[in-house]
Amino acid sequence: SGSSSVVKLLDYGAGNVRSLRNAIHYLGFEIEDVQTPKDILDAERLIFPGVGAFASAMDVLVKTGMAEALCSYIKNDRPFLGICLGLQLLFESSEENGPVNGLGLIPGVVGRFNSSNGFRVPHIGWNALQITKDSEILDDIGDHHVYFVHSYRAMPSDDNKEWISSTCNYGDDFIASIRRGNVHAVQFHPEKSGDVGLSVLRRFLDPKSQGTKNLTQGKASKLAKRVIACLDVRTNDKGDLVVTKGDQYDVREHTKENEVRNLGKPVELAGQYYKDGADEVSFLNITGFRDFPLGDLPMLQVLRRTSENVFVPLTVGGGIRDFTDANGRHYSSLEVASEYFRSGADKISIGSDAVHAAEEYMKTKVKTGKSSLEQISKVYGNQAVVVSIDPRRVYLKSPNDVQFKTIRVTKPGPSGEEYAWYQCTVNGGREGRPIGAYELAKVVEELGAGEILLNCIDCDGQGKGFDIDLIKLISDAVSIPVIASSGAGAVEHFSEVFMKTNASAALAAGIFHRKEVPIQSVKGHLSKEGIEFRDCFR
Ligand code: 1PR
Repeated sequence: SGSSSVVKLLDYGAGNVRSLRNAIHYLGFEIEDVQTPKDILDAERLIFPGVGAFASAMDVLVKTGMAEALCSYIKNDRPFLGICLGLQLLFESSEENGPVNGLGLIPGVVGRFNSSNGFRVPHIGWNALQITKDSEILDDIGDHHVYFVHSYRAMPSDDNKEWISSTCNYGDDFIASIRRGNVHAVQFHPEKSGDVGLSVLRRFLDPKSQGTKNLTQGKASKLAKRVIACLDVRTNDKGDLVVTKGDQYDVREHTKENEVRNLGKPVELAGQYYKDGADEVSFLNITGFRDFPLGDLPMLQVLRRTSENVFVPLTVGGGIRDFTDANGRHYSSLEVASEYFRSGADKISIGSDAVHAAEEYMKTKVKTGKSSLEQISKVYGNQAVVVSIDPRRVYLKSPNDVQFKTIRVTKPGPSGEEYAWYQCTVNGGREGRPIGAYELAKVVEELGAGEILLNCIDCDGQGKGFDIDLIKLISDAVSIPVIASSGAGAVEHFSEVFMKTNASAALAAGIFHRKEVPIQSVKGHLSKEGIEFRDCFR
């Protein structure tokens, strides 16, 4: 080492730090991995991305002697950047499965967000900061939004105030970053915060190359409503992986050839949407229910290549479940998810398997801990696990016609029905199950889902707007974030869903793929309507 273009990375192997590695490479720096405590002491510049749970991270650090090395490195004011859990571990202790002792360098206890006052936990998404002292690495931020994803946070107090360089408001004012001398740590994810996030890393990696400071003060911001671009991906009949898009989940052209609709190449489109200002990109491997995704190497390749250039969160879904291949080799859903995370996913999304797990749980009332949902959220945290719901509207004459939650619909059904329930489906909408979207949402929240991706088969690809009745029902029923999906056809549909429901994000596919409505127009419209959004074009 010794060269200033090399940064040491402390990765104790508890999760995905691929996007951070990609961001560092993208900025032209080399990474050397810390192997021993001595590597920490010898580092010229050290980045510590905390991943996983507080207790297990501390455990590893103490056992390997890294904890002691970290403390002495930081006490000697050596260049340090902690990210997310890498900030929290600097404090005295955390309530996460605890109390658990931390490194004890900064006074204070890390506690859980309180979801009772309408703030959804995990805190997922884009917020602006209130910068309280000159921290140099934050000099480009001004009033730009940065990306957070966490359920625990450190709070400012008289004892730690000289460390704090910015706070963020999410129900309470919590510590968004600290700085003392050469020691920095941020609760948000610079590697997932678009250009402004990359600038935080650049300023840390190369303090000499500083541009001018953005003097705009961060205003008291609300969590921005996210706009998500979704790519439904599958192999076409020629064997190429293509972005496709269905009409009510039917992705075949209604021509003589009956081919799979082809709207472009996944890596290129994802890159384009990132440039266009998408706050997040989702890939759904829509035939994952029948084709085993680890056999589906192209999908992993798509993730790897996309994450090299796309610095906002990436979600991938499809085929996350236990699987036994033709040779009798068994793969757990956790292995499948781990492979997705290693390839660059920040979140995985579970569809069919979550429905089966929820049905089972409703029958037995026992949490086995064995479902893919429970296992993956236990290892990677619930903020990394999305449940995708694919419901179909079933109209009813009377609200008592089924044992599931029913609603009075805004628009009556074809025979004047005034009620409906939303039946969950599996296998890409092919099979209806005896469970409603409402029941499923509540159960998966209990089993460890951190977010819900709420589709609606009736609205998918129709361009007539989101199913407001459904989205209101579900976003009022759970305290985790809900992503509204299916039916966006115009910019007004986005403001409608944000004004009429408690959705945290809105996802669209067809209008973006067909270039009918660019992402920037959606953002422009949200701005006009006074809805908080992430503006990355200033
Ligand atoms: O069941 O865990 O293997 O996951 C399969 C995943 O693939 C699920 O998330 C399921 O939603 C998705 N999926 C399966 N079949 C289809 C299909 O279209 N034939 N796509 C499918 C779901 C729905 C949306 C779509 C929005 C917005 N796509 O994600 O992007 O409806 O579209 P729009 O803006 O054009 O209206 P598993």
